[in-house]
Amino acid sequence: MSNIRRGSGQTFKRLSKSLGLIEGYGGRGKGGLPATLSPAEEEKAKGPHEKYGYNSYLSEKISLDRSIPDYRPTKCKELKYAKELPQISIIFIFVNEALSVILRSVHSAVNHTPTHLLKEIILVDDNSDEEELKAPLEEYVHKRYPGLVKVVRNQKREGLIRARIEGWKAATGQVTGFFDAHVEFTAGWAEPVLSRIQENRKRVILPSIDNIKQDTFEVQRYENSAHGYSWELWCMYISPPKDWWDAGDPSLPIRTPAMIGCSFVVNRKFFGEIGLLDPGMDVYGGENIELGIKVWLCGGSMEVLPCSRVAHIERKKKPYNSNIGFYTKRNALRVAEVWMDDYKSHVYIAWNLPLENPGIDIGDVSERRALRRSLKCKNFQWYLDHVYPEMRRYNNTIAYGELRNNKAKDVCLDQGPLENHTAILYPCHGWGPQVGAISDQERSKCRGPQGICGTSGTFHRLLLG
Ligand SMILES: [Mn+2]
Repeated sequence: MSNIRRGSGQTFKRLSKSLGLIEGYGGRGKGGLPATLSPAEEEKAKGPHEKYGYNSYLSEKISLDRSIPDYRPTKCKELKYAKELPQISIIFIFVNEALSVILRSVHSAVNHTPTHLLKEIILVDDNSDEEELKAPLEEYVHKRYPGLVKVVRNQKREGLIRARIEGWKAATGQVTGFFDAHVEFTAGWAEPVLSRIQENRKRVILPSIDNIKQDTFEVQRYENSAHGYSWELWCMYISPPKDWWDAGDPSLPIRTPAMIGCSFVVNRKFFGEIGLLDPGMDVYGGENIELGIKVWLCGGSMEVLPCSRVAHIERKKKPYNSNIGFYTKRNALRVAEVWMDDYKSHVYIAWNLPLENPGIDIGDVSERRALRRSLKCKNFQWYLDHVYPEMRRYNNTIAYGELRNNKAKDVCLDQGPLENHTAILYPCHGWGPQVGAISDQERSKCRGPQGICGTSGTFHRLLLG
């Protein structure tokens, strides 16, 4: 526990109790252990669990101050940091999130960030519907942490990208940290991050992510990873680069091509200089890849710090919009058009779109292209060569798409048995193994002849050339 703003304990306990919530270290889920409900409680938990994508009823039974395990590599605990470090503004964005989960994020941030380094906490409400997120939330944080918490309300739903930008505008700290409002911090998370940014203001730092299970709130350690992505620009964890493994020190920063996006820290002014996130992106997705590409091409860097750890709930579903796949596709095309030069075709192919006139309005990208010019950024080839060499490249593609039999029009070329990669004929179904990439919706129901989905790993065999 690095520091606790305890104040008058009893008063605060009454305050949280008035919202049906619990403070203090004990109780269910303490130490990040799985928490359970009685059979009667479980009945009540079902509805909210579906609504939020995590067990919010159980969350109310877990203390806002519970501790979580310290999963830092051993060496991290011996490292010393300068006393004078830049102050951070911690920005949480949310839309229709459970109150207890938001407040645990806030408590955890306060409990585990040294007082002298925490400039403020900013809560950005992206126009939530829930009453409990209005006056009750605001009254609680102002009474519980007087002068520390700012609440920003979007008057209409902007999506997480512009919501983060609104949080940035309200921030005054030298450094800004952006987090989903369903996280818990580990002791000592802040010092290594702020130290790396103090050394070089052009570093974007990602605390390592651990997992909070959405059904039991058990905290589970995730392996040290970098964050990569497919050509659809879906983000995924990838193995750290070879030189990191070769160095044999798990406390060292891990170079990363992009970020998942639920947790990143950046010098406030530098973030402005490189054009924040792309405000022309809607709802969700793509902004995390854009920032990674942009910061590397325009003179900065991005890294994961194993010594700084934040646990995050992977929700069963996301609340933003029922059609996240569409927005992710649109946003991905913006990234392709602004940053990827000749490689932009890879994104179109991955989404199975025609290279010309794909029929998707991606909005105006002229300002983003002007930004790239004014920052004198490198080209995408450099990024692939130096930052993301693992990314598969498809050169000399002649054509792509579905290959249909002229004589028997209802069968298509498909992925055959995996062992020897034989192509087969199979009834046309339009899913991944036949046409390449697949939509989000299709992914959930996707079953090719082998019972698997097509990914960039399988579709290349269908490319001609
Ligand atoms: Mn999240």
